[in-house]
Amino acid sequence: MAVVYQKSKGLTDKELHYCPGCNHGIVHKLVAESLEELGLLDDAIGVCPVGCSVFAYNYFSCDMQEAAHGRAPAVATGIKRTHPTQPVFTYQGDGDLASIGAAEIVHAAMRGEKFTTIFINNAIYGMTGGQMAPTTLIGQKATTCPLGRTKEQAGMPIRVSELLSTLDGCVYAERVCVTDIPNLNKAKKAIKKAFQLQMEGKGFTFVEVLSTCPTNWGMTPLKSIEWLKENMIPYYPLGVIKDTSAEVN
Ligand SMILES: Cc1ncc(C[n+]2csc(CCOP(=O)(O)OP(=O)(O)O)c2C)c(N)n1
Ligand code: SF4
Repeated sequence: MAVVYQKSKGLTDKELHYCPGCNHGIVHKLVAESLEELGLLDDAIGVCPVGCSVFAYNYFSCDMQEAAHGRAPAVATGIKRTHPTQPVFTYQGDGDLASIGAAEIVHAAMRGEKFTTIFINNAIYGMTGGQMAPTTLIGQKATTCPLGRTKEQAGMPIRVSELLSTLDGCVYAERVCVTDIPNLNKAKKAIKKAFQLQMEGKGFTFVEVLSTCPTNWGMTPLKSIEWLKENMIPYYPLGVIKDTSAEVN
């Protein structure tokens, strides 16, 4: 019988621990397929965050390294500098990357470190029970802002892709989502492009994936997809935020 679909070799057989409707598993699949299709799987080294994807090292079949909360870009810097020919990536949530690890990602991008960051923006701290993240939307409820985030109290949500795009060392930043097949295909294209540019030595590459957290949003998986489309995309527009790869050596 002809095989029409099979799981990427980039994923192990370990059962995912993510909640039903969580997008983490879909993004794992896209990263694994991208590495496999680019022929990078044998050499790839990933760095896991602290957050719901803390166990990503169980799911990716390539070499993986755990990092302290927010420090994945610093760990990836060391790995990439000592293994310059190998593909290196960090996989980080918005609490990990935009809150406790804000300095690490900004400085890695500023230095133009030649690794790729996959940034999962689900607008909340998932693992710890739904606290407000720097990316939580105005009016969105979280356990630490039960009446909804206000600008007066917490400022406006941070647009990380736009922020990093102001730094010369960041050559490519794109924001995607995985809510439906067309967007899923765009997301995979962006992830592949980021890895390709990394292997060409262009500089720091960044893919932000808008993602769901049905558990802490208090919604069904289907409702959470609708909520993402109606609320996150207007504030976090999809598309290429920066691409200077053609200009950089
Ligand atoms: C030094 C330190 N501070 C705080 C925590 C608690 N903590 C664990 S994960 C996390 C945030 C997770 O949210 P996010 O990065 O958005 O990932 P998600 O779980 O939503 O995928 C926090 C605050 C910790 N583990 N270590
Ligand atoms: S808590 Fe949220 S981010 Fe974490 S696995 Fe569940 S749905 Fe995903």
